[in-house]
Amino acid sequence: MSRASQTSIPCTLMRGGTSKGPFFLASDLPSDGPTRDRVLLAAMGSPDPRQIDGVGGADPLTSKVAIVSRSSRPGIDVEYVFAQVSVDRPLVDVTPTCGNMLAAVGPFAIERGLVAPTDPITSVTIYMVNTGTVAVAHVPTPGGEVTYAGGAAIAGVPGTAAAIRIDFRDTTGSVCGALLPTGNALDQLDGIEATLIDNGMPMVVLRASDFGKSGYEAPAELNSDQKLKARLEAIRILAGERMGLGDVHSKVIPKITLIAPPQSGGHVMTRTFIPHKCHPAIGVLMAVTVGTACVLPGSVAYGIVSVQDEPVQQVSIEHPSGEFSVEFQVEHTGGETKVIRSSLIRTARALFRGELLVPANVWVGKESRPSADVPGTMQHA
Ligand code: NQM
Repeated sequence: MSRASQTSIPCTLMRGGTSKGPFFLASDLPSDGPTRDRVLLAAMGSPDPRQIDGVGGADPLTSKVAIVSRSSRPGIDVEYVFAQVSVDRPLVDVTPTCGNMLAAVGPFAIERGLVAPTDPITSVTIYMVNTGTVAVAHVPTPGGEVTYAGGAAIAGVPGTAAAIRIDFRDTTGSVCGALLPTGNALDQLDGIEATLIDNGMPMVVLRASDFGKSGYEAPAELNSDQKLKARLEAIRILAGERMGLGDVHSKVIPKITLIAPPQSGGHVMTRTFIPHKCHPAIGVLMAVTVGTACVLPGSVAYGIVSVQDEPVQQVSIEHPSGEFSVEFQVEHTGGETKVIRSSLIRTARALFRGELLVPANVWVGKESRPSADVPGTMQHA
């Protein structure tokens, strides 16, 4: 194929937590949303269940893209747009953010020269464009260079790597505008009790036992249970309406978590659907949001979870491949629960640096580099 038949785009393939995908500078991508989405679909090889004609990994967790740029907002270093590229549908959803891909934003921003490193840690303040919220990632940079080597293990990733601490400041109501979008800690959806909550990720928290499940089933078993999945989807559609998200048939939010009593010394066991497939672990902002439900008086977690009522609380969330700890600073005032901060540890690694090629008939490339970010809504290519 001649060089002119493809457009090359500078790219770093990165693992962020338990997710993986290409990282781009916003200035290297098209500035209009529909063209950008066509480029991302072509880059990942979607729609196709195997994503054979692109770099997507044929799974929602490896069909993710991060777009990063320098920020001009006061106190913010960089802006991060997350794009969930559907594997088998021509859809790019920029409604939610992703806390796993977020873990790699700091290292990428430092290595691409957007943030000057300091020794031994560089704190990168990141504006998450999808949700309009802020996170601070503390990236190990001994001697002023990003290091990926270290002793931190996270469930779902083999081996160990350098710990990146992430502090979330203001994730409450990230998409829905309120921690409890219906105003209730407990709602009824089609006869089932649910907590509809958004502390970084809109979630429907349900009891596994209300669906005849233990909550300890393997993801593959839950994924093959078509009756359960149809029931959960019906509840999710109802929940989406109640949470002010409108018709969520073709949206990836809200996500769903089935909870059960812990099995290994944690506070709660989870099986999380993103939203149609059971996650092999649990997403970052899903863990933050489910953990918040666990410290919320009157939620569906009541009677399943017992967390000490302290100003700073550690919640250990068990999932199919291990556990995820989130530290919360919480204030209960006048019957309202306010989460001041949540913190957790992730790891990340740069896997490949180079140029990603897309057919020139999808995009001919850039003539000039706009500085604007690419906001977006769900696009049908
Ligand atoms: O909740 C999965 C993941 C995620 C999202 C998904 C995430 C989060 O595990 O912040 O990280 O929703 O597809 O990467």
